[in-house]
Amino acid sequence: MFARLVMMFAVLLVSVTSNVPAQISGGGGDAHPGLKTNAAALRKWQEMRFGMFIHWGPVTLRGTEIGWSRGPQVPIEEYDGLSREFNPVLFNAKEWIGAAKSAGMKYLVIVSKHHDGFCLWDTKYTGYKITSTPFHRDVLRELSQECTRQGIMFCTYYSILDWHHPDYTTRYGGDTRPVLESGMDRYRSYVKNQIRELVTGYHSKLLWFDGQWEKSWTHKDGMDLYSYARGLSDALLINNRVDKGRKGPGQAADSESYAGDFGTPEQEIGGLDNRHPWESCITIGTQWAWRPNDTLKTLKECIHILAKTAGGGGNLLFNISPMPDGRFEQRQIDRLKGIGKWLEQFGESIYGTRGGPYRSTPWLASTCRGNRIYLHLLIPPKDQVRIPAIPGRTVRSARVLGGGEIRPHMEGESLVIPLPSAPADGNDTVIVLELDGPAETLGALDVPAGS
Ligand code: FHN
Repeated sequence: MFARLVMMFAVLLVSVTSNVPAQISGGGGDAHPGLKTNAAALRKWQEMRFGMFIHWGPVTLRGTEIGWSRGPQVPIEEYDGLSREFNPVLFNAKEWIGAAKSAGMKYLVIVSKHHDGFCLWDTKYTGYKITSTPFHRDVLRELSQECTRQGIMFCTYYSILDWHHPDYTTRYGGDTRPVLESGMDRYRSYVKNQIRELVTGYHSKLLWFDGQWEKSWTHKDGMDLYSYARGLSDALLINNRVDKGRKGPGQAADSESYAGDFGTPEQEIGGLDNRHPWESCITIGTQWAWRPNDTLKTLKECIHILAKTAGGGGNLLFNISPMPDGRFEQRQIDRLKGIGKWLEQFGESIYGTRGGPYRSTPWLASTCRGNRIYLHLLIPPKDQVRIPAIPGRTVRSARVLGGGEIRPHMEGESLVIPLPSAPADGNDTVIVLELDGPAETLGALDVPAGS
C-alpha cells in the first residue's frame, strides 16, 4: 500500500510540476501494485506510432479466417490437417521486413499462435508447429533475426485461448472432445513455457495477447502472466488483453486493477487520449488472415487512418495478410509503399508526436510536438480553414508541410488559415502552426461541425 501511495504521489507531482498530463501507467494490476509499465520502453514504442500486424498460418490454404473458421467453415479435422500441406516455399523474411520498412513501419507484431493453436516457431512444447510442416523452417527465428538486421522492433501476438490444445477448457466449432477442468493448470504452464521461449529465445520486445475473454482465463491468471512475463524482461511491453480489463473501444490500462500497459481498440480509431497509452489494430482488407480477392482499403483510407490514430495520441498496428505460398500480394506491397512515400514527406507530423489538441473530425486530425501543431486536412478545403483559436497561444508562423508559408489571421474567436489553391498532397494536406509556447500542454479543442 505504501508503495502505491508513493507512486500515486509521484504521478501527481509529475502532472503538477510539468503541467503535461502524466500518463496513466499500466502494470501488473491489483496483485502487483508496485509493478508499473516500463516508462522508457513505452515512450520509445509510442514514438514509433506505426507497426505491421501479420496473421498467417496453414488456414491460408483455405482463405478463411484464422481460428474462427476451424469448425464452422472448415471441419476441425480438415483444418488441423492443413499443417501437413503447409509449405510456403516463397516465404522470405527479408522481403517481409523490407515491405514493413517501405511503409514507414517501425515494429512488427507477428501471430506466433492464434486461437487454432498452430505455432509459427520451433517450440519445444508441442508438435503442432511450423517446423513439423513440409516447410520445416523456423519462421519466427528468421523474422526475429531479420528485424534485428533491419532495425525493426520484433513483437509477438499470442492467443491465450487455444481451441486446439486438449487442456484448454473452452471448446469451439463443434469440438466434442471431453474437457478436464484440471487441464487449465497444465495449460497455464504450457503458456508460460511458450512465453519464456518467445521472450528469451526469440527476443520478442512486446507481447500482444489476445483471446482473454473466455471463462477459462481469469483476472488472477492475467495478473500472474503479466508479472511472469515482466520477470523475464523488465523492458517488455504487454497489452491489456493479457487480463480481463479490456472493456471496449479505447479501453486502455487506465483501470489499475487490471494488468496491461496499453489499450487495444480494434477495427476502429481510439478517441483523443494522451494519458492512457493505446494502439488501434486495423486490417488492410476485410479479414485478419489472407482472403482471396479481398477488398483492400484505398491509399487515402490508409493515410487517413494513420493520421487520425496519431491524432488521437495512439499507435496504429496495420494488418497485412500473407498468402499460402509465403508472399505478400503485390497490391498490398504497393499499398505499403504508397503509405511509406507519404510518410517520407510528412512523417514528422506522425512519428514522435502526441495527439491533438484538436479532436479529430471527418475532415481534420491534429498532432503536436513541442511548440508545433500539425493540422491534417483530410478533405482538401477550397480556399481556407476556420478553426477555434488556440487558448493562451499565438501563432507565430505557419506553412504547408512540403509547401510554402501561409498567413493565418484571427476573426473573432476563430483562427482562419488561407490555403494555396493546389494542396501539397491530395490524401492529406498538412499545415504546420508554430506557436509561442508548448502545444503538448494544451487541453483538447473541439472543432464545431461545419468549420
Ligand atoms: O479473434 C481475434 C481475431 O482473429 C484477431 O486476431 C483480432 C486482432 O486483434 N483479435 C481477436 C478479435 O478481437
